[in-house]
Amino acid sequence: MTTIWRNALTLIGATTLTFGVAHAQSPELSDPPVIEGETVGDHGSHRLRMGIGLAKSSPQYLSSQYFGEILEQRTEGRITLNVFPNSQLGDDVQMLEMLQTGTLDMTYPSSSATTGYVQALAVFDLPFLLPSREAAVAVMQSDVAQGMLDAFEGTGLKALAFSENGYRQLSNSARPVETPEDVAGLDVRGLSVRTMENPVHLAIWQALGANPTPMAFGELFSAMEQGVVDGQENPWSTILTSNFHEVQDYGTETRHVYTPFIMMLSERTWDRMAPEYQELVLEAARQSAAYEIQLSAEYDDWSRDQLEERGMQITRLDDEQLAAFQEAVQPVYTEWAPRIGEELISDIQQIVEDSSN
Ligand code: TK8
Repeated sequence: MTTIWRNALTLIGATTLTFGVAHAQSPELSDPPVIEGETVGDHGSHRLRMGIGLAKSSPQYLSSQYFGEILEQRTEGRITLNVFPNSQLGDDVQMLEMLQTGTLDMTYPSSSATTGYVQALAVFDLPFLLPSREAAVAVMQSDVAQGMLDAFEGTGLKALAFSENGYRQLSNSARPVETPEDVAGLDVRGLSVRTMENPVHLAIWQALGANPTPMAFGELFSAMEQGVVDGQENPWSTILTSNFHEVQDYGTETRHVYTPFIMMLSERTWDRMAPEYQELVLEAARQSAAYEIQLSAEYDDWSRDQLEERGMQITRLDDEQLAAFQEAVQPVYTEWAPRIGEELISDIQQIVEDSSN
């Protein structure tokens, strides 16, 4: 295992103590694939800076480090990558703007933060569209999805590859949630739920009777800590690695949306690179994205179980309870399917169906 991995895993392998109980900080994770391929000739040097939203223990950070390892090894150090985690350099929307102005080379937003540039990506925000990780990966690897990455051309953003943010789960600090009525509150007020700054997510939580509040990811922990919002929704691994369980008592396994990440490079940086480097960057992005999906899968259920071990009360929905959530969000399709495109949605649904055959 390379030095950087020993250091990274040693760092995240450190246990955390909760009331004296030691908890592992990460599951047994697969090593990254061995870096193979020819050394790319000398076409100058690039010191790349990348900002991400998640923590150093997240699949997003670990796979970004692997991406940097590939570039460094395959160019004998002529291309290096420095990854800044924890929304240090800004949130998804701000960092995308920094790529457009050239003040930052790379970032790794949720697709939901990019629908202002490529509206078709809103298809991924439709609730309960992707029934399994296999189906989601088939969609992300399809020509339809590649067309969405290509559609960023001219925005100042070079979209390199899709990977997995994952299935979103509800957490909150007010009460256990088993039904949409628990979200809306019958004799109590509806939950105030932070959403990404994305109109489809806003519509989902309005349909469920919540009071949705769009907010940057970097502001979320303190907003929950101060009671500005009751809850939020993110994959279990994000809830764990961002320590949301410290301010959230209840979780509900809704799996209401599967969100991709998109690895992004500034077009200004891309245009300064020789074609040989561009080819390597694309290849390395795809390799690290595949590894990120593997890590995310290894983190998913393990994170949920860790959250329970650390005191979060997690509700698993039975088929009937899940059906109630799916029924409650149908108005989102009525409103958004025509705006996103019925044909695109049926193309995606066909890929989903083919992936299960
Ligand atoms: C991290 C975000 C985050 C997303 C959100 O940069 O904002 O809730 O799910 O993972 O992209």
